[in-house]
Amino acid sequence: MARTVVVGAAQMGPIQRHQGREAVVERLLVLMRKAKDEGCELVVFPELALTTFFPRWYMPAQDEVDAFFEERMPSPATQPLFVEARKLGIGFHLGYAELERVGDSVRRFNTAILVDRTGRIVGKYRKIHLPGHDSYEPWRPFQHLEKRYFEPGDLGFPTLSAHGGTVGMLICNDRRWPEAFRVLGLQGVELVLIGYNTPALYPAAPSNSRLVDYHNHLSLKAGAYQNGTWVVAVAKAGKEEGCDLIGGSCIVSPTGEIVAEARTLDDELITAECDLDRCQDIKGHIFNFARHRRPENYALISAPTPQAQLASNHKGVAK
Ligand code: CDT
Repeated sequence: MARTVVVGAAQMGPIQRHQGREAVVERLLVLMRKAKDEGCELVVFPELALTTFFPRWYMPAQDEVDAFFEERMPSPATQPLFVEARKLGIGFHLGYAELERVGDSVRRFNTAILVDRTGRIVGKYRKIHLPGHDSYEPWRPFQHLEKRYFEPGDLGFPTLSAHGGTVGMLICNDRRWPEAFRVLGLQGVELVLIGYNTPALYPAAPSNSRLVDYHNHLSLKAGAYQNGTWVVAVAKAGKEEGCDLIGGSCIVSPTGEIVAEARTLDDELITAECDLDRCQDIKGHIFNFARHRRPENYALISAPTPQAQLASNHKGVAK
């Protein structure tokens, strides 16, 4: 029996700072219903999908930062997503800022969850590769303070059985790291769900700004092909509080080909029929890990970064 999953990538246009959760959830519901109408059994929303991309601002008061976080999931504001998913019988993936209280301590993560067709949370991933910097840098046209506002994820790169296959999640900057994709690949992942917020400008190396869209697709296509997996990558796009975010949401086949791609910088749904059995064309041959990997030569990959490189990184500005 074919293992085909119809997946929707629900790109979002910008969310301005004054827009509340309720208005954003309304937009997500519109996209979810559209996905259902187009035959999807899973709809994927972006990273930090409930608010504007707040790491672009330095906020000295923790209360101000915490207003962007969710202490409960679902909460009264997000509950309608869970109710509608159950009513429609559609799964969804959602990125949000997670605040967890453990005794007296508070932990904050950049998180994504997978919710099944009955409205139950079945998977959680906390972003591991946090880009940017941890203190105010006045030279920047906008800040990228993920290292200040989040701690690195503590759940590893889990996979789970869902939608007839093996599903994994990455968040934004993770997609640029072959190690992150490979750890999922080694667990037999067949469908990787990724949300992102990527500024169109790269102020630390401005000459690379013209390549931001290219590097997005390069990373996604390489991750898909080298691990024989479908990839669903979903942007929050457009001009958000004066800062341009790229679009380019896409669905990539296990051969590394983009089979659906967003054309706007607004709320836009794209869909694809993902035949999970096509993963075997890659996993069983060119990237047959059991036959062809040589892990005895890969020790450096999982060792701490060599001292020489750490020293040279410190000479430049932390990116
Ligand atoms: N959200 C996120 O991870 N964005 C980064 C921007 C990199 S520039 C600091 C990304 O990799 O797309």
